[in-house]
Amino acid sequence: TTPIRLRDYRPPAWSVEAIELEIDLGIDSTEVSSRLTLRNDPQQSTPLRLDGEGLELLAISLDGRKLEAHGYRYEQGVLEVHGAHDGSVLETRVRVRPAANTALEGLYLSGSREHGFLLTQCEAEGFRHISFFPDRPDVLARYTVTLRADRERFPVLLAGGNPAGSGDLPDGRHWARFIDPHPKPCYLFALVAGRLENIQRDYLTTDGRKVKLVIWSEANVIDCCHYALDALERSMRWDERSYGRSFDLDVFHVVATHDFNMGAMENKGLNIFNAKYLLADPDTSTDDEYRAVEAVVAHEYFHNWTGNRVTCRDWFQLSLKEGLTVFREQQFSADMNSASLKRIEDVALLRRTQFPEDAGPLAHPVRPAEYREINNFYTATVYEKGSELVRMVAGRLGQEGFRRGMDLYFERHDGQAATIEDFLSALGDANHIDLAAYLTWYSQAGTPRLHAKGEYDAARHEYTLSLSQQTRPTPGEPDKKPLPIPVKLSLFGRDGQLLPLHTDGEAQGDGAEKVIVLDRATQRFVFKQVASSPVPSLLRGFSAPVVLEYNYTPDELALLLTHDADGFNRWEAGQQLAMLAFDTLRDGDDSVACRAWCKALAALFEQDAMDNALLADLLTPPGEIEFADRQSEVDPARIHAQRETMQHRLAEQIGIDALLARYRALAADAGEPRLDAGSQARRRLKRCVLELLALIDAEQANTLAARQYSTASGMTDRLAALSVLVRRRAPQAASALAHFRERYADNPLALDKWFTVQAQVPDEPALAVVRKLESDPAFTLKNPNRARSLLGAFASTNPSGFHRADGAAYPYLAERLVQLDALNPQIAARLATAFNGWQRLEPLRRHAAQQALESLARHEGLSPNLSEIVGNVLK
Ligand code: DPP
Ligand code: ZN
Repeated sequence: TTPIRLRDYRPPAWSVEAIELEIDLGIDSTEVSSRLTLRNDPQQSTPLRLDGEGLELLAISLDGRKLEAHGYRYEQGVLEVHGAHDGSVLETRVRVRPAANTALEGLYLSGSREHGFLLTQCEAEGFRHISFFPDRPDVLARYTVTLRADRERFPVLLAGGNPAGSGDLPDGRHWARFIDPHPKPCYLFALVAGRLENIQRDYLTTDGRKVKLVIWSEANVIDCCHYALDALERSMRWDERSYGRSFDLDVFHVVATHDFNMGAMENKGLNIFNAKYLLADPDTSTDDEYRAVEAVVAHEYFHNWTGNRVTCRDWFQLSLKEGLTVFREQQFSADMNSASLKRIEDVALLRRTQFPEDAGPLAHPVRPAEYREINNFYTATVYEKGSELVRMVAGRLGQEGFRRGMDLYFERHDGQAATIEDFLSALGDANHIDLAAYLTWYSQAGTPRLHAKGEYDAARHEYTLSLSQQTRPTPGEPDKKPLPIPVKLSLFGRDGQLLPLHTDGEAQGDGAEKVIVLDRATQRFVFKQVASSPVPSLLRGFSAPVVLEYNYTPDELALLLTHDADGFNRWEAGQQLAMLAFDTLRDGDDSVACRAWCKALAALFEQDAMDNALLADLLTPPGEIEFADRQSEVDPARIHAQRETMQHRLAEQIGIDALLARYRALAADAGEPRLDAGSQARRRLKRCVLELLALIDAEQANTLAARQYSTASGMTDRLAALSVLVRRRAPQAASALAHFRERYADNPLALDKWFTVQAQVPDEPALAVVRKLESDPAFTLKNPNRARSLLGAFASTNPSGFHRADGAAYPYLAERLVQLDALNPQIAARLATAFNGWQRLEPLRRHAAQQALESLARHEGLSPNLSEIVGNVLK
């Protein structure tokens, strides 16, 4: 296939003003009748071409006349119709086969034939699997949807928009109609049909609209939907308060399914969620999962304005809605919970997922210039780095300026399909600032390195900070341009006091924290009246998505870790110090940096005023994936061992007695699992303390973990205990695993965790464990969550297990990818990204990975999804 390129974009020659769909639903066979009112751009004389994949065409007519065979042609996913003109009406009837749809794209069956329900997933290009249409986001149409089905088997019929009638039909069938007053692209179309229960609540918008909020799920889990309903209401209030945006339909439906490729989907008025991000109850969900439910509910709801009311002109602009909506979701979560903990979580995620993507063969700009399969571009770069770009611009404009800009963006582009340029122009115009320089961030891949060097002139009391930037080449982009990099900074005296900042030039902010912007390759900034040689705190709040290179001494980082008042900056200093410790650790010996790291943390451990959750984050060194970036020839087993050595030293420094005492104090508080921030923080720290204890007193830790497992009142404590037992290969692990397997036999979300915790066991044994788990009757490649819980967890989150020295896991994964690809190409392609970074492995592993990839690439009949990833990763 040839790639699709951004520069080839043309407005549609044919668009659709209105679409009327009549859908006769059945599990094996569904008939879709569509009536399109067409518009033709008089400037373009191309014939009418509509997308359609795998549709069995039953009838076709144009302007009321049945088309003869010579009047149209349907091949290779395109229906070409002759004789259409502006205002023409095209009617088609097609058959699709939901139960046979294992790709979960278009219309498909969730669950069993007897009890399951029908639903759709259209983003990015699923609608063409349902009906003929110009399947591109810049064709916005008004939808009228009529669903018909057997009343007994499909009592609930839902589509996006406002309800517009329902009733009985002969033969036990019934119908329901929905009209969406807001024109939308077809990727936001959705329907759901089946036996579902609901919970609901009335909501009054600030502009006076009565909205019914309804969450739907299968009967056995409807009690787990209350938390999501509360989160939805909080999200709606927040968007009204923070952005002045309220909901615009009479009813808002949300549906949970266990069979879903994505996390969730923002279909207009009918959001569909992977159950993992909607269901929440203490017995099944961890604290992290509660927060994820709240965040994803908010994310999908926020899309109603950033994505739906203003949509994307083409899929290259995906980050226009995703980066912006992730940013809004992060703001919301920061407001609902702790802002500094949220920032730590987001930056850690960025470093774990996006930085490696940007550093390897799959690197692509936030706005890619080309793609073959758009589903492969729902990436950490488009989402997480995209959010960081919005954050930089928002920081540049300030809170009020950003709101002014967003207001103008909505005013200008409501009801339109927009571009990144439109977004930056609106934000800039509202503030009389030219933001065009930020476009380079969108078009250039790779993580910039920010090199900083400070010089203190004691005679003049001046501190000069020299900054320079460099972005390494990425595939197809040998030369990089300088980017605007906002650097938020403070200076600390050697006594740990913040110093006031005095600059000559322009800098935002006042007092002891300012933002300077490096927008050239190199630049110098001078600070005056600096009383003594300072320690700079740079890139505060992670003010730009870059890698900072500054030659800190261990003592300087320990000073920042100890004295900064801001939780995020303190954590960041600790992470940098841990990196230094890692770099200087040699063969199990510790180093000056490692001792400084341990000492500073041990001192914080003793401070009563420390927040439990922040302390847990401080005690957690960067992950193995982040450390891999420090080695030129990556040896994941050594990284694992070295990281553990650091944790071992830390545990020794704190000491068994202190760890035990703290564990007991935190555990004393058991009882009903409560969700308040304080209780969550205690559980988080308790897990961390138990993990440290396990490194220096395995027997005692295992006993405590086994007790915690059996007495835990909620999933957070239970899973933490199970994880310690499994990872440490404790004698008690087997019986706890057996108990968990039995207890949650009928709970897919809990069972996923059971697979994952075992797939994450470090080092050599992991592969055998994974292979054995494949024969568990609950394992199947057909369910995306289950495939991810075992294969995804193993390949993408267990570096020492997946990259075992003999390379045996590579052909194993390749074999599974082929099997998975035949069922569900999107999931196969996603799991294949685990091979990213193979070129930087040490030689033995590198050769093994290359062989596995090359033989996978030679395999006949791979999907476009998987071949694009394999092809790119091999480049
Ligand atoms: N459902 C995915 C998301 O919300 C794609 N739009 O990010
Ligand atoms: Zn999204």
